[in-house]
Amino acid sequence: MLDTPVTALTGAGVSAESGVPTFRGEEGLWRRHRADELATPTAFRRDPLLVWEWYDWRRRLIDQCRPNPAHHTLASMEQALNVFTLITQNVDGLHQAAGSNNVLELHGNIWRLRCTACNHVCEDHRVPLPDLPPPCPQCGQLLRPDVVWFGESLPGEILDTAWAAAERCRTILVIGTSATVQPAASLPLVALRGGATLVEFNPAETPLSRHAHRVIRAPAAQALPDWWAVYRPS
Ligand code: BJW
Ligand code: ZN
Repeated sequence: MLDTPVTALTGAGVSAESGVPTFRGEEGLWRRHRADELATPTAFRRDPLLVWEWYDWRRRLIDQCRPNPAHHTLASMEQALNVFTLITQNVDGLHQAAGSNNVLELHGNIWRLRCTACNHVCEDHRVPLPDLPPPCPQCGQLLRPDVVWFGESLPGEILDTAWAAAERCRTILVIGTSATVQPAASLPLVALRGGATLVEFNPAETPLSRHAHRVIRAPAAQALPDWWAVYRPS
């Protein structure tokens, strides 16, 4: 196990037990908020204040959340394994807060802001933000959350690195994602094509479940530390 390449792909479910809402399902954000009004470039052009109010609300909520044992287990894996890649669709920064040093953030980070005019990128942890929509400190134009909305490309280099990690791994752990959003949802299938073993951690069935070698139908904060206690190299 020590030298066996392991890749983990996480989604909103890994942060659910920290108190961060997921997107889909009974309690999901998309039940009460429309994705096409909040998470597309068109929505932002139409009403930047509305979109920013929603992101500011989420930032305040995430600010209250702490990493859970699943995040901590993934940080331990990075320390213990020689070839380990953590890929996340989450924008909450909780993997880094748990101690993971190398996190491939496919959908960006809610604590980073990017200028729509000059592309200046800055980190800003203030909650709430003092001005909505926030102005760029370099040019005064409109900042946006540095996240990936529907219809936008994922950061190319990060996606390439994630793809390569999926291709070369022997084990892929898929944790807390509905596996419905592309291209992230294809990564486990890439790993399978390369001959990897797929282990899914999710209390609910997903389109990936039928392809998984093992499905652990339990909340990640319990199930992942239990799995690692058995598989960690001694
Ligand atoms: C637990 C748990 C516990 C609960 N323990 N588990 C090919 C085919 C069809 C469509 C497309 C395609 N290629 C591209 C598209 C379009 C689109 C797409 O995929 N649409 C589908 C919905 C059909 N993709 C895109 O637009 C992407 N861009 C792109 O591909 O560019 C090129 C292109 C564009 C257009 C056409 C063709 C090519 C960009 C996608 C960006 C996604 N952005 C969001 C918002 C990010 C910013 C923000 O946070 O505000 O990313 S949407 C949202 O979904 C967020 C998430 O990262 C992402 C995935 O959700 P995730 O993480 O899986 O969460 P949930 O809620 O869905 O699931 C939670 C799971 O946890 C559930 O299964 C629970 O059971 C489980 N769970 N508690 C463990 N305790
Ligand atoms: Zn600017």
